[in-house]
Amino acid sequence: MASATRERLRARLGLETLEDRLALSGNVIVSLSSGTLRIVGDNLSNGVMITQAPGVYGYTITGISSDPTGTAGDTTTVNGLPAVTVYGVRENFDIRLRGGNDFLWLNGGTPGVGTRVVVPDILAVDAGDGNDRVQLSNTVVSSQTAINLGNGNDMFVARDSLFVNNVAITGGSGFDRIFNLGGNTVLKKLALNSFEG
Ligand SMILES: [Ca+2]
Ligand SMILES: [Ca+2]
Repeated sequence: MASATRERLRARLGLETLEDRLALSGNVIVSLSSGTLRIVGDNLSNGVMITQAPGVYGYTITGISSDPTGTAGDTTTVNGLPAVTVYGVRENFDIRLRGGNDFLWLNGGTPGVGTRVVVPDILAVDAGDGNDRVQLSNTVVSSQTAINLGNGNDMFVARDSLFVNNVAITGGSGFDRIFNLGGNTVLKKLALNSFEG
């Protein structure tokens, strides 16, 4: 699809922005299974931020607005709470956000100031249906990265992040975009799949 056509299509779909603001933000279920951190969303628009916590393999999962600009009214809950900290995550991150316009942010802040988020093994994200945004800031993925953005007009954003192994990003149907905001390193292969809509 030509980009001008895409812009017209997006203009016609402008109502979605209003729906984003009105959408409830739901709840995600966080659990630890054999050292793997599992996060499972619902079919509402979930906002989830992961930060490195003090302690051994500790991570804090905070419910945030699903709208990256913060203008959506509700924030998502995590196991019914504002935030949950999990310790002993020695393996993978396995994150499934299901339907809704979801926002996942692995947030290590600014290098040298914030605390870098280190994924101990594989990072696997299935953003599902809806217009999702997956963002990595100052994050290290120690093994493979597999991001499946699912259907919808999705966005993958990375800044100051290190990918030690292969990275595969799959767009699915819809208008998908990748933003490289600088400071990113992929040590092995980067594969982009299904970005033609
Ligand atoms: Ca969701
Ligand atoms: Ca999607």
